[in-house]
Amino acid sequence: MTDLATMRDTALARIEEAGDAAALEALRVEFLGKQGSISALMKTLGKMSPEERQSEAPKIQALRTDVADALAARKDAIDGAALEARLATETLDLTLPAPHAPRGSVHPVSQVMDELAEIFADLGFSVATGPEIEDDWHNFTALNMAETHPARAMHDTFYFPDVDSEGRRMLLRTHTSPVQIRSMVQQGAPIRIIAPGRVYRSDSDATHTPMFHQVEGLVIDKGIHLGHLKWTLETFLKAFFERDDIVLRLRPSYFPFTEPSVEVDVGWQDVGGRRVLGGDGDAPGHGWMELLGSGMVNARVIEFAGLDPKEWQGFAFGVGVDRLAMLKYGMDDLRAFFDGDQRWLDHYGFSPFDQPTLSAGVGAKA
Ligand code: 2NM
Repeated sequence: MTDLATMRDTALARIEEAGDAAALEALRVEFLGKQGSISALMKTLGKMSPEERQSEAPKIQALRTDVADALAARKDAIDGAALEARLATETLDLTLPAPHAPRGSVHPVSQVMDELAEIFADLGFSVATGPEIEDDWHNFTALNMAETHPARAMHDTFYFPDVDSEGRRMLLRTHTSPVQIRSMVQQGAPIRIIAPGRVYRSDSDATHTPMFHQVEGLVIDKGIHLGHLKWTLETFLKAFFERDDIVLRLRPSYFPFTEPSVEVDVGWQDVGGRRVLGGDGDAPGHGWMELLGSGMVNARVIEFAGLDPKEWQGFAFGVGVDRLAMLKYGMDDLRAFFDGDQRWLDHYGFSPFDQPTLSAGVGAKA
């Protein structure tokens, strides 16, 4: 009697004092395990007389139940305390400012190239690319600039010191026109492409960098004329500058690869001391700025590219991407484009999540 009551009190007291799950498990084994003290008591029932068993069994069972319940209750308490302790160390203060994480931005040159691709895709043009290391034939000869052509001197070309395995003189392309030549040779006609990319000229001052970005466009089809050229450039510039009042002025010019050649000026107006594109061009307070070169592709170029110029005609144009970016986003120093200054990039860069679309506007700002 007293023995069972003492066992019970001692067991419950020790369970209550168990400090962690391991200590509690040791107690469970000590009392209820195969060799446990309460298990041993249960075994004594078998040797008792039926009368004795009838009076002792409920007491032993009750002891076993009380100890089992106490073990379970204590286990809940220990697990709960452990969880509370973990939660206390893992609190997250959501009112703290976000930690500084380095974030990239889309360079204005990339942004403008994306805008150009979007605008011209809408007009049925695809984007063509080609090598920046070119050979003489694709960069000059096929563009009607023979070895002795004076226009070759106008492009201050970076030549490589060695010739390639076929004895060709290699160079850094001075324009993206060789991409157009390669496209015509490979795809034939009709063709509608823009070729954006890096070009190189040995030229360096406040307004010229030895590497800059150009986009050239080419349309070859049947019955193409200057009217198609003017409409295409007008449509492109209105979409790019997001203004309906863009006006163009075409002036006769000369490029070896186009005949006739036209220089394209765009009208601007004075708005509070700043020149803003759009307006009349000829009115007082308005003016013209030279923006791009273009023309009808020279029949000799079409022939060089392997097409019959009697069957196929087309127009081409070229414009500086850096220049377009400066005009649209109000940057005044070309050299800052290539300095990699983080503050400049933070200020002029675009969010990679803002994709140019014609419906939302091609120049979505960061
Ligand atoms: C310009 C101006 C005028 C031009 C010509 C060609 C080609 F390959 F089709 F002959 N591509 N780009 C071109 C024409 C480029 O840049 C100011």
